[in-house]
Amino acid sequence: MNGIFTALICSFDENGKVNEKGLREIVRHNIDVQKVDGLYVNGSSGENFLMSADQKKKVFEIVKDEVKDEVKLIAQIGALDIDEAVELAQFATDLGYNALSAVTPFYYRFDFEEVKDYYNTILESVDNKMIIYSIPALTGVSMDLEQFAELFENEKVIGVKFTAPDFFLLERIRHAFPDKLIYSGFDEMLLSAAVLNVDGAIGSTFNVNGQRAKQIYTLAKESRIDEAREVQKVTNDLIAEILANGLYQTIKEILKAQGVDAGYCRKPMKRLTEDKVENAKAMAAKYC
Ligand code: HMN
Repeated sequence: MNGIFTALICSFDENGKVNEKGLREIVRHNIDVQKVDGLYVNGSSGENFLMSADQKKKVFEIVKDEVKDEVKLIAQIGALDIDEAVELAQFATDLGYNALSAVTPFYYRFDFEEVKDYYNTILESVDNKMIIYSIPALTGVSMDLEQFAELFENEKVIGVKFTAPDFFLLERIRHAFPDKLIYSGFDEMLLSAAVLNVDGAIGSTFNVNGQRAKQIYTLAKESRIDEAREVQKVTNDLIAEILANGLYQTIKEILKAQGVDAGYCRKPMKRLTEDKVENAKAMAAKYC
């Protein structure tokens, strides 16, 4: 389960329906061109929180059918409706997903006891492993070292996707839990996380920049830091342009420029203006 995992984006048609052909093409592009080690399915980048449970299941099915056992698969099943989270956890486990991940429950400002109960409830219902998805900037849920330690007490919790710019906490978790899997969640900070000896990374920009991410990760593991910094620099040039242009929409347009039917985002995410579509095409020509 180590290495570079793409936070898979999903292709939707103009009406917001899952575009199966396009989704299969995105999967193939990630495996055949970006050569990533695995896929993180139905995360933020997959527009998970904008989809119905049926749509999420459809995505899990299509991706597994396309991937078979070519790369590792992590299913993000977190949902505010805990019954839905349990149902999706069972569904993805039955399909053969290698591990589950669930975002910390958000919106109602749950206390830590409630967060812990959320994970334990899901894990009691399913025979699979869990990677905590921590992304405080979007959920408002920040956990400290002791709280991570409490979650890790459940042996089925095998790691964390750490999407925060807190390298002090990241180092403390790494040091305290050498046997848990830590995935870096911010692609623009991959080198800094790799130097701290994370086990891998999960990111949206790997859909279009997976090869460079793998280089950064591998070079850092080999202590070739100057070379890794060069690749991170080019990566961050691209990420800065993507973020300024509209994250998920731009990733889709870059893929389209390479012949991948990446479709549109679901509402309320807006469409790119013509100017921004042209920017994305220029990024594809320059970086991909
Ligand atoms: C997911 O759940 O889809 C991703 O794992 C989330 C991932 O951490 C991305 N975060 C967000 O999109 C909020 C990053 O890859 C991020 O897009 C990238 O570092 C650019 O800031």
